[in-house]
Amino acid sequence: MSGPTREDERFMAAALRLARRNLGLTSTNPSVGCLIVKGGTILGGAVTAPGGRPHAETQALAEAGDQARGATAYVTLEPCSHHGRTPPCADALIAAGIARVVISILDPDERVAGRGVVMLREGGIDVDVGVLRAEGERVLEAYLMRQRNRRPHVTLKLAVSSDGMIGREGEGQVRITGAISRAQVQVLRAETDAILVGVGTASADDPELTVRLEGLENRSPIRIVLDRRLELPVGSKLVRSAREFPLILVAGAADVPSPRARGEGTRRADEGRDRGASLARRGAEYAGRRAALEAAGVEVLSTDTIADLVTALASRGISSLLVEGGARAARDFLDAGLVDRIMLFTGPAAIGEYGIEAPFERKSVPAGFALRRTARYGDDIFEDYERDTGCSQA
Ligand code: AOF
Ligand code: ZN
Repeated sequence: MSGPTREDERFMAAALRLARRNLGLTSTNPSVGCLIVKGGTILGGAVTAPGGRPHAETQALAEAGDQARGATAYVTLEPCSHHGRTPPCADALIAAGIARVVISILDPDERVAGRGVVMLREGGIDVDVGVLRAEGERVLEAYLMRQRNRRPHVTLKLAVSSDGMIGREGEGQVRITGAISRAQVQVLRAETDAILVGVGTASADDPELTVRLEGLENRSPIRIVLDRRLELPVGSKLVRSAREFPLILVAGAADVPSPRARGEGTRRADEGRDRGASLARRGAEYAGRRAALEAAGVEVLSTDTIADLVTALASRGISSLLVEGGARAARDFLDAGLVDRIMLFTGPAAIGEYGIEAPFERKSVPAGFALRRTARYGDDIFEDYERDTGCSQA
């Protein structure tokens, strides 16, 4: 075998396009694409099923049937070697008589980590690894981030007016961008595992944070609200839809008032008593709000730092997180150094008086981010920034 060819790249590109289809649908599993090809003809093609199983390879092999004997399989991620809820895909490829497997990315999952390739080779299959690696890394970026760094890949989305504002005081949702930009955000939501806003935005805007594109409604991500003191109204759209679309409120562990709190540490006894009584009342109110939220199907998660939060999200299998506002949540993630990508939409109109200032705008994108792409969506300017790792600069 003479190694990867142009044709290999062409089929891998097609497999990667297939993989993109189920992004956001397969968590905690990655969305993998697989094509079975013989003599330049595609005999089978599949992507990891919603929910993560079956894996791509077994479906593609089933489609190809007996024809798979002697064929080449293009897989965007190393085929698995472990007995999970399904038998190893490496075994399935061997049993089907596949002659050659072309892989884009090795699987960092410790149950696989190169063993898939070893199994294939021991089964007499030619294996090429690293075809379209850069594109593969991109399609699998969220999964790879969780596996390698134990946290989700974080995208910060920001819609800013021409005068650098994200909204107007006391006014709820203000239209900043046009229809095309808003549709792009819907697609973004559909491809992501979880979406996060601060309680200020959640209370002011009363958003639903679901996907409203026809045919993609079932792709709504898990919704997360940073809500240290559990102030999100039980009557909000977010809470009312919690049974249909999961909702997690992130309470601050250190902010939980205890119903049995005492006014210790105060100088005078009566002062201590008053403070104790008020703390106890706040504690009881908090406990009541929490009980009401939980009764509505909301999950309360207590963590004190953004770093702890992202670790907790990764451990429950969330690989991609979209931070949608407001300014405070954006700053918290930036300050924690936990933003990998910034998608900045700039609208043509000004907000003017009572504007809520954006954490940054086009002219002041935080240091450490490089512009990868720009586009015009109607009258809006879209800019796509990525954390500058330095390695992609020629
Ligand atoms: C593949 N093909 O399409 C995908 C793979 O929980 P399980 O048993 O489904 O295993 C999950 C692991 O399988 C996941 O962490 C990753 O290593 C691999 N995903 N492998 O051969 C696929 N989605
Ligand atoms: Zn598998």
